Amino acid sequence: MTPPDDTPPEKTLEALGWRPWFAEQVTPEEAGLCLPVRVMAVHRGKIAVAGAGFRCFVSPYIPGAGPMDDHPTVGDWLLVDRATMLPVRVLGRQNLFKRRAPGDPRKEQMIAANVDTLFITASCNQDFSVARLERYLVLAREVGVAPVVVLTKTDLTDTPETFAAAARAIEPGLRVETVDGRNPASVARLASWCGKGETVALLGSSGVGKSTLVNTLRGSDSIATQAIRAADGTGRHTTTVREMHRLDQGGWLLDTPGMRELQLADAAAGISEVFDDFILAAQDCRFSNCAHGVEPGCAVRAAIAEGTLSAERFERWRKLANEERDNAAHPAKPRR
Ligand SMILES: Nc1nc2c(ncn2[C@@H]2O[C@H](COP(=O)(O)OP(=O)(O)OP(=O)(O)O)[C@@H](O)[C@H]2O)c(=O)[nH]1
Ligand SMILES: [Mg+2]
Ligand SMILES: [Zn+2]
Repeated sequence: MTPPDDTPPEKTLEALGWRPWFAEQVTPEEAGLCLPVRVMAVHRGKIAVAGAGFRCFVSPYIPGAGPMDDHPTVGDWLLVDRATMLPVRVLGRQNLFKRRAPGDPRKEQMIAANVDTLFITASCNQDFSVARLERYLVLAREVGVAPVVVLTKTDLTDTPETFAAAARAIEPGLRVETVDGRNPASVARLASWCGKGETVALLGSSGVGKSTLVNTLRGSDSIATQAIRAADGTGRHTTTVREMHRLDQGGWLLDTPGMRELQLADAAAGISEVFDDFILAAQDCRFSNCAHGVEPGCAVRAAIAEGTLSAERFERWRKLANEERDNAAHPAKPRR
């Protein structure tokens, strides 16, 4: 098999993002028998891993492991047997991004693990959607990873500030950066999140320019990118593998395939955080189980009528909350 990457391997685990949190989980016996490796990419039937001083492919299947969550995903730390190089177990994660599998909402799909920062990527064109950004933000809040909204393609619009303002309005203090993803000077400020051993995941729709950002930040064009469809501004699903890419300054960018839809799994806490203004207002509704429809004494409706809460945001909150309620009633089964 060809090596996963032709750049020299990292010399230390710290350079790969190893932290005391992971080290503390390794028993003295495991330390003798096993090597820790980080999952760099997930391919069909094999995963690319990197350890101190080497890279190789190993099997993604762990003999005897239970449900999906016990199996490795990109960003994971994995113990492999020194003698056989077979995976032994996934170390406990600092965080795990999951969603409902597209086309099969009863199944969950792991997206990435052990992420320090999430770049929620969208472009300043007709494909821009506040509702979609909110979904990704709910996911970031649920998982507990710091989000940065990265709006690309500023060079293609006369009004990048309009897009940025719409994104900033989603949550007070939300970090929003506007960039021309193909221009190194423009993306340079994103590098501040990508220090040594830091992991930044890029999520967003196909064609928004995730791989372009990775290429520009790395000063390379090694990752394939592809023009979007002129008719509707959507992408062509160019990236098919979830993969970590190293920056010269020592950080890791986790590029992912564009998502058609982000169906959230277990997102109640994330929704409450992103829509905390509605949660707060609802505390003054007369009935504790108020659905904010036609009930008398609804404080949410009153706030919308007064103009203190936005009617559009209310609809988006309701949609996510209803989805979450349906999901909770039909829990997704961890895939075996
Ligand atoms: N003008 C302009 N074009 C950009 C910018 N960012 C990306 N593009 C172009 O947009 C197209 C799609 O970019 P990709 O990087 O392939 O998008 P992606 O998000 O990785 O897409 P998937 O891999 O399908 O998820 C390419 O033709 C890029 O050159 C930008 O900031 N400005
Ligand atoms: Mg891509
Ligand atoms: Zn109400």
